[in-house]
Amino acid sequence: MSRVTLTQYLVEQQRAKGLAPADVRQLIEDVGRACKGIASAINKGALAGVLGGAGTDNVQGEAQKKLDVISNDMIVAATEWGGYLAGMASEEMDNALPIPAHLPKGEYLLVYDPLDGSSNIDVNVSVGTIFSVLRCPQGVSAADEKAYLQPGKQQIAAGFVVYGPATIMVLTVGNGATAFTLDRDAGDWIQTTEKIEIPADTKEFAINTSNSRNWTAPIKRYIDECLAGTKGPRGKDFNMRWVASMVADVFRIISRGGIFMYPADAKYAEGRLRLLYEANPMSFIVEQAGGAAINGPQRILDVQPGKLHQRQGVILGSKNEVALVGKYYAEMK
Ligand code: AFP
Repeated sequence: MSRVTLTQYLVEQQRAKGLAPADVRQLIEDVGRACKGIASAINKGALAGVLGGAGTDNVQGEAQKKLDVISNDMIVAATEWGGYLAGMASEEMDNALPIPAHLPKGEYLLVYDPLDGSSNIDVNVSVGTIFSVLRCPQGVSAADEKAYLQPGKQQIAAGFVVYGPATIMVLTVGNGATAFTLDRDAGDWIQTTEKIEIPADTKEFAINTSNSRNWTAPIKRYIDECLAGTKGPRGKDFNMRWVASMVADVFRIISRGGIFMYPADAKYAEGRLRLLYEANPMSFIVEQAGGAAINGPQRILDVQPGKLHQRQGVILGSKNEVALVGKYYAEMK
């Protein structure tokens, strides 16, 4: 197997397509370096004393795990010096973080969830890091959250790392989606899937069914029809998976098809997941892999954010299934 590294891939994207200019390449490599450190901390678990609560809450009022804070600090330390960022924003930081005055600045913004699925960390279930790269608008300070409030279609790059049995980075710089597996011995990200293509159809859905009493009519109709199986209108039986780590559910879906649903409902009127550093990067990747991503009525990448930690309903994956859910939203307004 040829060993195409993350660096080689990014250089080739720049040469062939003018994508991933040097600053973006260095940013992604530095995020990749931080994620190697996060993977190492996660793999040590209790042996490194990194499990359990940090004793603090994030801006969402969610109790932070020690690894939420450690992972966040590792990404800040790995990228703030690079000279390519104007600033960054994270699920674990209340406000946007401009690059300090004593460090060189650049034109990009990094928006990320340092440890997605952290409620799973203490029970040894896969978790991950999700990141998104935007250009900082001219004349807008990166200390001002307005700089980050850009529709997801303006992303320059997006990726996630799933810390599972293998540590895998999925990445797009706008020319399809690709995947790299961490070679722990050499310390390199090695390309293991050149072009990710999500099957257009599926027999597998991912949703937290404990919320079913809160669902809206289009979601209820879609899931009921899946549950009716061969005897129902779909004419086929469906399987269900719910890891409760978006990175793990999405990686399965981009690998073998499926539909991931965390819709806005009676309990989460805006949706549970965050737009800027969960829904947008995942939607960019899924679309680049031939899938689709909507909030119900609207394509997620078209949504104009109103606040940094805005939540959003998410329905993404196999394009024919997502289209069917979108049809139900349109019919059942
Ligand atoms: P945590 O990071 O708080 O564990 O939340 C993970 C997540 O944001 C996303 O990764 C999961 O898909 C979703 O929440 C799980 O939500 P439920 O716990 O309500 O199923």
